[in-house]
Amino acid sequence: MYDLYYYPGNASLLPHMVLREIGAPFELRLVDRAQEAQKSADYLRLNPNGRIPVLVDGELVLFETAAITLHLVDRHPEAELAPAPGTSARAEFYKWMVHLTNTPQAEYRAWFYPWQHVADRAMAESVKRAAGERLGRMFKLIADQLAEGPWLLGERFSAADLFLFMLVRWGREMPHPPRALPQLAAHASRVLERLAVQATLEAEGLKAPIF
Ligand SMILES: N[C@@H](CCC(=O)N[C@@H](CS)C(=O)NCC(=O)O)C(=O)O
Repeated sequence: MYDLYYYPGNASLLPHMVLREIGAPFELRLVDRAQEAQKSADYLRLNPNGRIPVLVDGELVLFETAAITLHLVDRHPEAELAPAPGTSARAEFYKWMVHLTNTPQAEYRAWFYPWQHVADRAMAESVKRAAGERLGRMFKLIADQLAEGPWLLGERFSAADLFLFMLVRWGREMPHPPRALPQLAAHASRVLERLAVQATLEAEGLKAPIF
């Protein structure tokens, strides 16, 4: 039994989708951001960074969305959410997981929390605009590599596709949303057809427009 500390639509969405794809038993533990619960003493004991998500797997307490996802796909190889270890396809999977977490996901911090990136709060709008432009360029490069797809690994669906879906969703209110790129809109629509994804969105109370 896993415990996933989450907040609707946050980075916890990825491990939540992964858990439902796997079909493993888990409990959702709401971290109430409205109350800044991610900075509470109890939560900081789980994740000293005060960020969502955290996965608890027995004695193991894990933060970082990508690490949680990699752990889950390894624990449940039967779910086939990643190619077999040691193969070229697995290396491509790592490439996308790492790229998505340290490039667009990290950039989103500047978009969603621009005031944390400047000493002078008056500059926050400018930081946000620049982050939006950088994200636009990042998504364009991903869209080009996705080409016909249908998935990031070509014919093979993987947890990296769920990651991309979450990141495309986060940009839905940007002036140039990722869905404006046809490859990304088609990819997100394909991910949205998955029953585990639909169940996740429903459980988190996320309504249209989804991306
Ligand atoms: N690299 C971290 C980032 C997590 C992160 O930024 N989570 C956001 C929600 S999507 C959060 O906790 N924001 C609240 C805060 O920073 O106080 C991960 O992937 O787990």
